[in-house]
Amino acid sequence: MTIPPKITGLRARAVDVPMRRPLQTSSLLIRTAPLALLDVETDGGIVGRSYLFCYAGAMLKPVVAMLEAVAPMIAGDAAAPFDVGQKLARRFALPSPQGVVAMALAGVDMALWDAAAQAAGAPLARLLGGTPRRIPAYNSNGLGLIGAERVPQEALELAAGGFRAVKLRLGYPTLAEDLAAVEAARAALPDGIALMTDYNQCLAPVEAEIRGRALDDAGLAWIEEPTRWDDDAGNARIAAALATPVMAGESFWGPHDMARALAARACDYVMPDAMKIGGVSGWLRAAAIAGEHAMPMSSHLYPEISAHLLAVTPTAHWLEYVDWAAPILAEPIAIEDGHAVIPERPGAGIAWNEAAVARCRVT
Ligand code: SMN
Ligand code: MG
Repeated sequence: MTIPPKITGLRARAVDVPMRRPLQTSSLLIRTAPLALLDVETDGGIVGRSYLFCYAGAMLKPVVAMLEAVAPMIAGDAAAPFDVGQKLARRFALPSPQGVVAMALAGVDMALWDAAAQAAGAPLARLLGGTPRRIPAYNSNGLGLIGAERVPQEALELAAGGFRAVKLRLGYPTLAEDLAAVEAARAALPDGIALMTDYNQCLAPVEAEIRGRALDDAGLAWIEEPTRWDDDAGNARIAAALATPVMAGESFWGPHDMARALAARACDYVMPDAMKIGGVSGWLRAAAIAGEHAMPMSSHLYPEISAHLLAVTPTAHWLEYVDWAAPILAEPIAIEDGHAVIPERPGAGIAWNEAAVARCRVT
């Protein structure tokens, strides 16, 4: 085996994974998890793996096609995530690294870092200079827009098993309904359980200010994406008006989007998505930016690899726990006492349950 090993192949497969609870956000209803699974093969026999959450079934085929188009561009290259990332970034600079292109490039980056950690015989967190440890997690596996009457039961279900925080989606047609959902959650949850909320960008800035002010006494851990993610001025106005911290970040396409938002003071907290931010390489650059601003940084989806990344994030805050990929993983990440447990095994913690993959396969 050469060090680093050479990339010999890339396999992309699409699966649609059943979800225990469908999630109604203010925009999209997510009933299943459409995932693109990526295996990067190397001449040493090591296979680097990652998955990409594709949001909607319609995006599965384009993402898999993009991954298959990238495969010959990196065949024979050293499995060095930085070098491969630089090469592909140059190659795709003109269409701009967003959307399907960015998703595919991040998938390659994450799979190459997984391969690098396996080659080092170390968990990714250790390869990156940290130590596998327990990361505080909030349970995000539900509490969509289900109506205040159903909130208490589901809030208790999400808090069960030791979670000390859960996330509630907001963005009902009226402020009164948002308030009712928050009050229902607060009344049901024991003291000391943090309550995050998420508007998924559905409010106009002025409406976000009105609703946010009305929620300011509810003791919320944060209000997430109250308005369009890329309206820096609008978000800055909301963040300045509210006592409750404003969270943003799952929509940042790369560290530069985070740098721009922070320069505009558009949020109080950040929570990049391991895929959209540009994989492990993008995360590390984003973590450096958040660190310079002393800004608490959480994760979005991807709990397996995000746990490793939060272990080397100077301002690490909360891990968002969703179990959406768990059915097709050989060893889903463990949650103990409300914390994600970074496994000691080499790599980023991604290996397939092939029988489950076969059942969920769509292409
Ligand atoms: C979310 C993002 C992606 C899919 C479903 C829900 C939500 C979150 O914004 O932050 O969990
Ligand atoms: Mg969100």
